[in-house]
Amino acid sequence: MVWTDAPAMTFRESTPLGNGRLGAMVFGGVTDERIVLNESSLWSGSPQNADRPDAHEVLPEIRRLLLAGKNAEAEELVMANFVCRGPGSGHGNGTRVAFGCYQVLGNLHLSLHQVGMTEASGTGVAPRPGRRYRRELDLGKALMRMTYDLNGAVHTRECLVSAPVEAVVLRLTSDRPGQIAFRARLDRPECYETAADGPDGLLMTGRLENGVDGRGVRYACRVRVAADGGTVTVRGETLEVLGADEALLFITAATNARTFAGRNCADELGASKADMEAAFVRTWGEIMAAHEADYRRYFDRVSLELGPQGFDQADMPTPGRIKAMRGGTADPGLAALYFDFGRYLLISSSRPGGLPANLQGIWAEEIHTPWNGDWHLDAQQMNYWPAEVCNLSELHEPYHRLIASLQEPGARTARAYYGARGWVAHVITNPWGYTSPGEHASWGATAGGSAWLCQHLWDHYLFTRDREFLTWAYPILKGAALFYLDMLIEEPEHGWLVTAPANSPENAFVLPDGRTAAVCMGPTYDMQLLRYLFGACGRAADILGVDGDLRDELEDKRARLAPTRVGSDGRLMEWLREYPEALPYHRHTSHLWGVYPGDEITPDAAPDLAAAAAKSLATRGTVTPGWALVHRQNLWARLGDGERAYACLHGLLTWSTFPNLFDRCYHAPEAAEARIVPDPEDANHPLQIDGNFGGTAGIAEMLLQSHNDVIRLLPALPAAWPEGRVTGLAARGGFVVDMVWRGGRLTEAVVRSRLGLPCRVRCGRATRLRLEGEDATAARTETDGTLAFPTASGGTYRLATSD
Ligand code: FUC
Repeated sequence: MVWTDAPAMTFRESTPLGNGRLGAMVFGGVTDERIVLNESSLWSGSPQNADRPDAHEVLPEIRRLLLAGKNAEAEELVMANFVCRGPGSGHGNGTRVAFGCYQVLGNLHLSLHQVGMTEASGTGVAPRPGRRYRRELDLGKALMRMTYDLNGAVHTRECLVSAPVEAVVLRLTSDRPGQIAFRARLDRPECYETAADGPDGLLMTGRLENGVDGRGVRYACRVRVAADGGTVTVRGETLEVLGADEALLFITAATNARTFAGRNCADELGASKADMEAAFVRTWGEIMAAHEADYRRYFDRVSLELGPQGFDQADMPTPGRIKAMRGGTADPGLAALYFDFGRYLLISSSRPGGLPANLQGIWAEEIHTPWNGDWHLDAQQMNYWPAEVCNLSELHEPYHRLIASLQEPGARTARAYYGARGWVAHVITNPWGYTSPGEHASWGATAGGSAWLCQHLWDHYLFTRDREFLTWAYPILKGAALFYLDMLIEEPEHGWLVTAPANSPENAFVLPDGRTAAVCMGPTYDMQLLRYLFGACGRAADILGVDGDLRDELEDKRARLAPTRVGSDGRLMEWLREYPEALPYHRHTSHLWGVYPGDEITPDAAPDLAAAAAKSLATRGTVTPGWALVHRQNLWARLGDGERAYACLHGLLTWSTFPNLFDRCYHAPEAAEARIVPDPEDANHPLQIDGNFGGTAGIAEMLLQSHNDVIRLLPALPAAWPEGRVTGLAARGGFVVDMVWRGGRLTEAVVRSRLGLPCRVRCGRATRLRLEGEDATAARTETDGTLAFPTASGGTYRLATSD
């Protein structure tokens, strides 16, 4: 339960609800309620071709300069010729350009209680709120519930966003009859008109900018009220309910956006009306039952308890728990709550057939969301890190469709800039198929985005072994691989194959002459991405029995990619040459991609590289934006260091988390990065949701890992969680794992096999696992302590430990 004892003053205290497409943030004011409304396709902008068709003509010269070590000169050329045509993302302010911006749908305002008293009786009596106020988000039901006393009556407000009926539904009740009285209106910061919609409803409509002729996406948002007792009237743009026993408000919305997913209806008025008609005939009980069933089929797959028991501060309001933890109070339950909240957010912002969760998830109160609320492709893949391990594999689908949608525009971009086959996406994308480089050489012209995206396809296959999915995904993997095959050049010193031009997102380095540059050849990041992609594409071709020649070529070129190397200072080298970083505490840890989310560097298989990665990571520090902090949490988990993973999570919870548990978007001035701990009470930081998702994945990664064909139980358990229980985490190969631990040691584990594949499982160095029951004789222990046994599809396997 996330709960608080005060109404929200700002968005960062409000309660988020969503069904994947529609979002609501409930503020919970007693006499002034505000509900921020969202619709996932409410984007300004429009499809555009931002490629420079002749860019490839300067490619040889850029590469010549890079090969000659003239990075600064190469960067100048990139800036002049190799960025996008036009304003690109508008430097993060894309509201009025074609790139566009994810925007708020609107606000539903309710003025409560005064209405009846001032107008009906004319007394003007001000409401006297009692002291008992509670607003909770029930993560088990995806329901907001608030109660408060007013003038001697107990009022209850409940809100949910239903997927089965495609509506936000708000219910107001009281323990005394005739107490429900309010006025409702709809607005948004710009581009809107509201009008009456029949005798009991309002309609808000408008049109966004498209960056071309002003004729962008249209939207419609409706509100309609069903009251028990009392009266309902609509006057102008205001809807009024007086003296009712109970009121149900229904809110529906639609847009006419044509994107790669979602509704794509041409008639937003009709769609929002049809939704309203379908919802309005249902009772609260019906709506609630269907909503709960729909939500729980996702949420109930996993459960997590972190102890020791008695250290859970669940009786304290959630904002108070955050503060108490900041002050040193132990509260393992807060991490478990954060984990549940992350799963809740994914279920509420990413549903099959819809658009994927963006940088805001789906929740935004502004017209201009930070970074346009887009999909950044050099770190914010993190939104989908929890999808597989948290057993929410279907919710990965919207992201897969985003990836598929980039093939066509990405093929145009590949030709224009690199004269290459296949497709490429650079650093930013939107629902309109943006694949061109960004508008600045220092961050925008790096081509690793599509390679990283492809990991989400292959990893989904590794978890599910869904051959039909792989058949669908293979052309996407192949197109990406073909692009990089064409893009690689040989560097003269070692004869390695490298990408050029490139950069290591979004860091820069100092050249021997003291100048700073970002543009380079073959950064470690790209090389790790390509080893992964070429390996995955080759394996996929094998599995599907296609493209033998391509598989051979990928294997050959993969072996010639520049390797991950350790520098003279014992850290992993971020670039091909040992340049000093311009920003040693930089938020991105791109060169550690091969540790996580990649899998080429593990303490078991590559201990030297793992040690160097740990040294790099330790140097980067722990003061960095929330998303970067949780990236580090996942990295430490993969390196088997539970204490340092926990330190990152602790930082996230104590100074990078808003009272409502959303992650804050905090950036120190670049040069000072990692040195200024932000003021956790600073109200100016907006939401950036990737930290929530990455932190959720990081908690799972501390408890269970399954890369490189071994399931690792409790690989990075911190001392702060000596006791616990988890059920339902998913492992690659179609396994589902439950575990119980005490005194920091595993006591029981159950592995369920969905697909009947052989299972290999390990639990640290000191703990030996054995299989119990009649299958025990088929198990064998490998030299490194890994327990291996065959499984049957649908089989359940109990593991016990012996030290
Ligand atoms: C990358 C990061 C920023 C921010 C943005 C959305 O540019 O470097 O910190 O997270 O994405």
